[in-house]
Amino acid sequence: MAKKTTKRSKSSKAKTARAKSSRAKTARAKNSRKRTAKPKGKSSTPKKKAVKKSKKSEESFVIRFVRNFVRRMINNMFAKKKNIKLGIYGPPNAGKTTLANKVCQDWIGEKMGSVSKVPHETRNVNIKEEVTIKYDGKEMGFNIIDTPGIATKIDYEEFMGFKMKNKQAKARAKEATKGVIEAIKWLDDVDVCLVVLDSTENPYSQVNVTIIGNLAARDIPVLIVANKTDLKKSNIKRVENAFPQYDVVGISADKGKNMEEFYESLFRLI
Ligand SMILES: Nc1nc2c(ncn2[C@@H]2O[C@H](COP(=O)(O)OP(=O)(O)OP(=O)(O)O)[C@@H](O)[C@H]2O)c(=O)[nH]1
Ligand SMILES: [Mg+2]
Repeated sequence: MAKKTTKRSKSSKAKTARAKSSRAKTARAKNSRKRTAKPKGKSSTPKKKAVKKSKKSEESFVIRFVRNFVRRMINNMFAKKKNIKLGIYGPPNAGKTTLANKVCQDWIGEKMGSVSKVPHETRNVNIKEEVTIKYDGKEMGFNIIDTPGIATKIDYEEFMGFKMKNKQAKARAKEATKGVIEAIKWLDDVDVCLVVLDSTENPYSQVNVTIIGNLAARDIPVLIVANKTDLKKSNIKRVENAFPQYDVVGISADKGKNMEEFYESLFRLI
C-alpha cells in the first residue's frame, strides 16, 4: 500500500511540475509577444507615432505616384498607336477599290484590290492596316476597309451580259450576295466612312439612301466622295443637293484628280 502511495504521489508531483513548466513557457511566450508588439521607450508616445505614420504614408504616396507616373510614361512610349478604321462603302462600280488603291499607292506604294467594269468585283471585305496619311503637318494612321458594293438586287443574268457562262455568273451572284451581308456587318466596326458614288449617275437611289441612312443611325461620320469627275456626265451639284447635310468632295480616283481636297476633307471629318 505504502509503495503504491509513494508511486502515485511521485507521478502527481511530476504532473504538477510539467504543468508548471508549460504555464511558465506560455507566460514567456506571451511576454515576448507583448514585447514585440509594443516596444517600450521614449519614441513610442502616441503623438510622435502618428507623425511618423503620416510621414511614412506621405512618403509611400509620393513613391507610388512617381512609380505609376514612370510606368504610364513607359507604356505610352511603347503603346501601339490606334489606327482609325476607315470604311469605304457605296454601290457596285462606283470606284471604291479604285479609290482604296489610289490612297494606298499614295502612302504605302501598293494596291489593295482588283478593279473591273463588271459589277461586284469586290466580294469580300479587304483591309489594309496601318496606312499613315499626312496632311497639313498632321499625321494619322488608318486601317482602310474596302467593302463589296451594296445592292438591293443581285441578278446573275446581269453578269452573263459580260460574257460570263451561266455557272460562273451564278457563282458570282452568290458570292456577291454574301459580300453585301459581310459589308453590312462591318458597319459595326468602322470609325469613319467614305461613301463613294458615281457622280455620273442619279444619286437618289434606294441603295444610296439606305447606306447613308444606316450610317446616320449609327452616328458614324460620313464623307461623300462624288467619283468619276473626269467624265462629261459627272454632276457634283446633284450629289450635294441629294445629301445636303454631308460634306461632298468631287474626285477622279482613276485619274488622281482633286486628291488634295479629298485628304483635306478626310482630315476635317476626324
Ligand atoms: N472614268 C473613271 N472611271 C473610274 C473611276 N474610278 C473607277 N473607275 C472605273 O469604274 C469601274 C469600277 O471601279 P471599281 O473600283 O472596281 O469599283 P467598285 O466600287 O470597287 O466596284 P465593286 O467592287 O464592284 O463594288 C472600273 O472600270 C474603274 O476603272 C474614275 O475616277 N473615272
Ligand atoms: Mg471594289
